[in-house]
Amino acid sequence: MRNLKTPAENTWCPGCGNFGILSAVRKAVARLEDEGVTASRLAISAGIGCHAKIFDYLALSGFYSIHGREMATVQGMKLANPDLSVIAFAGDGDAYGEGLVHLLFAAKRNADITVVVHDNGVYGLTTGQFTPTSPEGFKGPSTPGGNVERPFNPLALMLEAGATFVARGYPGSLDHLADLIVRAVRHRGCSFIDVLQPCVTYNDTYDRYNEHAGLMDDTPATLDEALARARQEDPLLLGVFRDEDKPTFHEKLMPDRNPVRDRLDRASRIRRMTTLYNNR
Ligand SMILES: Cc1ncc(C[n+]2csc(CCOP(=O)(O)OP(=O)(O)O)c2C)c(N)n1
Ligand code: SF4
Ligand SMILES: [Mg+2]
Repeated sequence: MRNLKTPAENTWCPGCGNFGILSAVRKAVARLEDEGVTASRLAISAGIGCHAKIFDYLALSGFYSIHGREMATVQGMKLANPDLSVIAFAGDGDAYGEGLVHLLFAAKRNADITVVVHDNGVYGLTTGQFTPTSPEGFKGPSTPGGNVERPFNPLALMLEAGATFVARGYPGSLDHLADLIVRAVRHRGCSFIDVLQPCVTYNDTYDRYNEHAGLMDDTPATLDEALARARQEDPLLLGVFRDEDKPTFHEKLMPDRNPVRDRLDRASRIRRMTTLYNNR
């Protein structure tokens, strides 16, 4: 088993919750490899932000996307080669701000992707502006008088949008988070994990989560129950809120087709295009 380490220098602030997410991903990939999902069958992408540096610290294939577009990027990877398992690492500003529509539509069509959101309630890389999940009253460079907006509840949004695997994790419960990632990657369909990620520099939430987060020991039986538990604030529940089996986007769109495997050689492509052109 490879440890997935890379030579890249780690520049996260000491104590950042991203370290726990990185460890959980490494543990999860090792377990998936034991199950036959080898690293060569995994592809990743990331947005732009502190979270995205995880791309540099994991020896896995893929490419950086742009801010908020990693959900679209991994959907493209999956459609091009349905044999891959794909993971998008996203920030909360990234996924719930600029990339929100990509996220919701991935859930709507049940795209067979995994999205891991490093939800630190702040634009970390750009030094602490408020995001769609910052609490009311949050003070930062763009909200010096305190945020006056109500935050999104990402789990409720994704449950309503149709994601078939919806979970919340916390790096302080490392093995639990690794387990959620394994289950999300195994799941056929749109898997979404909102990870409560403390940002020690701009939004240090360790005390709050250590005090108020609690593990669920079951999965809600209905969507209404899942929504009710997702909205609960104390305890803030960790675990799987939804896990349902539904046909996925690529299976419905192009059953049995794998564009990478079935790719025509250049001469055949030119012949086909010439025929199309001549018969227009
Ligand atoms: C299209 C675009 N808009 C804005 C930016 C500037 N930008 C870079 S990182 C970032 C904040 C990222 O915040 P978040 O997604 O929450 O990630 P974090 O740094 O907190 O992990 C922003 C606004 C950008 N790079 N590209
Ligand atoms: S600014 Fe926050 S999110 Fe970014 S590395 Fe530092 S602690 Fe982590
Ligand atoms: Mg953020």
